[in-house]
Amino acid sequence: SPMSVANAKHTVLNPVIPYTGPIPGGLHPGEIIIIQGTVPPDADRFQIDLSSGCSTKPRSDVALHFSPRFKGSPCVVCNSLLQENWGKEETLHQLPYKRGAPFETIILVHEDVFKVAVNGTHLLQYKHRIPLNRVDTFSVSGKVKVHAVGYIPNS
Ligand code: 9QG
Repeated sequence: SPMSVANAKHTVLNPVIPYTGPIPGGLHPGEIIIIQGTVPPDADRFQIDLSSGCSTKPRSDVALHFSPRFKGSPCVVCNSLLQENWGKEETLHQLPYKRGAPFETIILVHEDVFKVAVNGTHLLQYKHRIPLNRVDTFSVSGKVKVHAVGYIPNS
């Protein structure tokens, strides 16, 4: 069924980038995060991170690092950061984002994976490397403008 920021229980509007904030109530299967934004014309990359806390020193674990890259061969790199170490990258050599264009990204939380859709089409899934119950922080950074972030609860 169609989901939009209008369905969101919590919405963050026009956050200053880089943005880090709490995920209201944490993350549970069935929940959805919607990110609406625009890619600047000069973008090289940006990233959406779902993390365990917001510490910068030491750096918090990142359960999902989702990084669209526009330079060289376009791709989306996903990874996790554990105890300040990046794991094995999962790279999709496909990029549904366009420089200068608006987008809507939806992260669907499942028990075993995150599923990411862009502009209404499924893009990738990423198997959890960090338990969902540790994920409580949302960040966006890099070359991107964000108009709205919406959190849609599961019930
Ligand atoms: O480059 O790749 C993901 O595997 C690294 C990047 C790093 C991540 C990582 O330098 O950059 O994308 O949070 C970070 O440190 C980001 C911005 C092998």
